[in-house]
Amino acid sequence: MSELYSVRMRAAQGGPHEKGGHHISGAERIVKLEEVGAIAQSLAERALHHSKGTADFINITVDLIPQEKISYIDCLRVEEHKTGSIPESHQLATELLQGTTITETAVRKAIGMLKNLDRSMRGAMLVDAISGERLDEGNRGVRVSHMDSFDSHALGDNEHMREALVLASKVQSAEGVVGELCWSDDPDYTVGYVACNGVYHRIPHMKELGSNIGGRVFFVRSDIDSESVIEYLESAPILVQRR
Ligand code: WAQ
Ligand code: MG
Ligand code: MG
Ligand code: MG
Repeated sequence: MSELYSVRMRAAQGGPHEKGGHHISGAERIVKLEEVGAIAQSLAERALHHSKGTADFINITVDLIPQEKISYIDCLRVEEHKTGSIPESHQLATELLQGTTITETAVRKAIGMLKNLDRSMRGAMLVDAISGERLDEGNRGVRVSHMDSFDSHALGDNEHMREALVLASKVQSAEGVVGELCWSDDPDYTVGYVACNGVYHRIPHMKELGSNIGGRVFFVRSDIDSESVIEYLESAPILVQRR
């Protein structure tokens, strides 16, 4: 088998993220050596033609992933929902997530935190599933990385959904993570999702069209060591397989 490489792009406007630049786009793939050049080029193009604006800082990182470090996981099952308004969508998201492991309070706090962001974060908030308290430190959030799907095309033509399904499948596979809430920061994309109990629930109207505020919340069990969750999410190489 040929070696696989992780190719990751992050782009910002107003300088690099670490110097206060504002996040435009980030994406990544896991590909064979002979695909690295083409993928790096397409990720750079994407950063330069984004609905959030043109990037003036683009970082592309490539590194080898030893074959034996890769884990293979199943893709979440997709369920489509229909709603008529943002409040209805947020209510549905709350009902789908709440239960014995995630409280209604935690979901309501999480929705409030996403709504009140004044700029998008590069990563996700880690939130206690019972109390709704934020567990990660600083404002960067937890950036899930080193994942792709085995057969990307099998997951469909909608790039937002394909990438979100891969990310959400990795996130739910983490020991201690019990749910996720997400909507995009891309102004032209208002479909979001919640993930829990092995299901990816697609929900329309999660935010106003034109808004460039979006984000992610990962709900974690109170008894889990959040450092080990973060380590897994950031660096364990994962390939998602179609069920
Ligand atoms: N790790 C953690 N958080 C991330 C990551 C990541 N790799 N990528 C994005 N985020 C956070 C960050 O706060 C972004 O501002 C926010 O999520 C939204 O990211 O089935 O496209 O890439 O059609 O804009 C949902 C698809 C699309 C629903 C979500 O998110 C469907 C989307 P975006
Ligand atoms: Mg994205
Ligand atoms: Mg889990
Ligand atoms: Mg985005």
